[in-house]
Amino acid sequence: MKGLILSGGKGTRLYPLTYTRAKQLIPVANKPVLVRVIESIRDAGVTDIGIIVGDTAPEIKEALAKRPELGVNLTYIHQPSPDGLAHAVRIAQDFLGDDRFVMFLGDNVLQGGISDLIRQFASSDWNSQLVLKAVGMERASSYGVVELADDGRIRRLVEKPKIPPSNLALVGIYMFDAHIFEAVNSIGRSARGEYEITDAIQWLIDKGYHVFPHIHEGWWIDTGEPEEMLTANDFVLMEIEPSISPEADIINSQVDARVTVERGARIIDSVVRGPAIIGENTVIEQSYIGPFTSVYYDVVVRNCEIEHSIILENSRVMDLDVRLQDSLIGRSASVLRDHRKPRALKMNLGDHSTVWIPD
Ligand code: TTP
Repeated sequence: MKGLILSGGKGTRLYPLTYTRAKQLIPVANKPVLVRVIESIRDAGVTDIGIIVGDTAPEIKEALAKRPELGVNLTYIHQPSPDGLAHAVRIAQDFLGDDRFVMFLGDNVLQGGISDLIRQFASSDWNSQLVLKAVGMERASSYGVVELADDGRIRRLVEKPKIPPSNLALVGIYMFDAHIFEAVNSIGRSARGEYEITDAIQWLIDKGYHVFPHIHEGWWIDTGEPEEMLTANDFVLMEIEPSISPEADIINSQVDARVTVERGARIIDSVVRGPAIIGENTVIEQSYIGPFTSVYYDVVVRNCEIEHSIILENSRVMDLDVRLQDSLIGRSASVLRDHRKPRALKMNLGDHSTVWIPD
């Protein structure tokens, strides 16, 4: 088996965070989503992994080059423009050859890994297997949805149907054998101008190939939007084994048992309630950090209360008189208090930013 991770794309729904950064590198519980994806493929025993990259290739390569401990062989495959998931498979043909493979969207986070799934597919003679998740019927219209046949196979796939034929949505994990190349080389562009993987899979079904479902019971998050990043962060924080680095300083503070504190972090005169994670060399001073908060590395938080938020690296959050919550703060951002008159909001916001002012 080989692995194929899709890390191209534009990430427009996560603007402004992804204007300048690959969305797959945004951390959930202080680890980039892409690294979590690689770990789950590796933990299933697949170490030969192709990564589809687009404009953000240099940043992705640099981030992964710093993680030799992942212990995988990575092959980068450049996609000149994000022409769709089936296009990504097509350009990966030389890398994948005749091997069966698992394709994983680089911005998806899934509970419990994919080892069972890979074992089942690797030992079957199925041509493809798709991971599905039962969602509420009202949400099914926002996903690719499948219709199952009486023998348990997948009969039909519909992209964002007005009237969904079932509540089984496509999660971003697919398994294929080499017949998928016949499909991706046969289909044309869809109405939105992309080569759709759903069209390629429907092509397989129509030609009589065997496509089976795997219904995922745990949680699954597509981190395409800010609220979903926070939800993924909640779930992962609940699952990680908390630990306090011996190289962290905790001075005159209460840090509860569900908190991870990374190397070089300093927590001074503060309260941290977990699940939460405080990143490398971050300073938390005279502050309260509440549950479901991830503070990445080299951040300074002083004289503030923060809860249920993600703060990215090199940012400063200081002297706020209201609690910061449900927030996603980008890199090197500053959220500060200004004592000078006039008393007014002063902002220097990037495009597509949102600020909520309390009543
Ligand atoms: P999407 O979330 O469908 O697309 P996107 O990343 O362009 O995001 P947005 O809709 O916010 O603009 O992509 C799912 C994953 O697949 C994501 O990790 C990017 C990747 N991808 C590719 O690698 N190549 C492609 O051609 C497309 C469409 C997506």
